[in-house]
Amino acid sequence: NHLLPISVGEKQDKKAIWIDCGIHAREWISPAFCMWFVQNVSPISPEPNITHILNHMDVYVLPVMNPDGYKYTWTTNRMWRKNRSYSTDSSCVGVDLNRNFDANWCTEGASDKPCSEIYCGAFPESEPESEAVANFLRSHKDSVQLYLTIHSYSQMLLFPYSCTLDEAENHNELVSFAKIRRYYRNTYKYGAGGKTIYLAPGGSDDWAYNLGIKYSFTFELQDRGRYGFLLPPSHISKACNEALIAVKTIALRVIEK
Ligand code: ING
Ligand code: ZN
Repeated sequence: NHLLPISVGEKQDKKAIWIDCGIHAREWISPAFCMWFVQNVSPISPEPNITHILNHMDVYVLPVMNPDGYKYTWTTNRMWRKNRSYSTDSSCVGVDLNRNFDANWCTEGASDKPCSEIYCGAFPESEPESEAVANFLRSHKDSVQLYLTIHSYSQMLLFPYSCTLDEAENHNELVSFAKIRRYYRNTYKYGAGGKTIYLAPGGSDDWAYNLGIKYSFTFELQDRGRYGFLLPPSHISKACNEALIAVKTIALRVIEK
C-alpha cells in the first residue's frame, strides 16, 4: 500500500482530493512534488488556507505511481518513461501508464507497438499500476472532487480532453481554474490537453473526468526544456512551491463550489 492519506477529524461525507506523482519514470520533479506537498499540507500546518482545505477535504497522495520505472531510472536508464512490464509478443519492455486508461484507449496519439514510448498496453487497465488507481477512484468517486496528476516538463496546466479535440462540458470553468498565471513564478500555459499539446488518449485525467470527477488537471512542472527531465536540484524548491500555490488555489476554488 503506497498511498498516503491526509485527513483531520471524523466528519461524515467529507469530500476529497486525489493527487498522484511519478506516473512517468524520468519525470523526477514529480515524486519530489508529492513529498513537498505532504510536508506542507499537513494537519499541523500553521497556514490558514491549509487548515481550511483539510477541514473540508481529505487528501489521497500517491507519491510514485510507477515505482518499478522510477527505480530503473536510478539504476539503469535515467530517461526511461514507461513501467517495467514484460510483453508476451515482444522483447520490448514497458507500457506508457498515461496511455493505459480507458479514455478513447489506443486511438491517435498512442501506439499499439510494445517498443513505442507511448505503448498503450494490451487492453485498458492491463497494468497493475493503472488498474489500482482506477479501482481506487471508482470506489471513491462519490467523495473525490478534484483529480490532480503531476508530470514534467513544459510548465503547463492541462485539463480534459486530451483524448479528443472535443471540449469538456465545463470547459470554461476549467479555464477559469487554470488561469492562475499570476501565482506562478514562471509562466505556465494552460488549456485542454488535445489542443494545447497533442492528442493523447488513455490518460488518467481524461479517464477520471469521465468517471465524474469534474475538476481534473495535469500539471507539467518546470522547466520549459533547458534542463528538461534533468532539472537540477537547486530548482526543486522553486518548482514545487509555485505548483503548490497553484494546487492550493485550485483546491480552495473547488471547496467554494
Ligand atoms: N506529458 C503527458 C503525456 O502523457 C498528457 C501529456 C497530459 C497526456 C494529459 C494525456 C493527458 O504525454 C508528459 N510529459 O508525459
Ligand atoms: Zn509525463
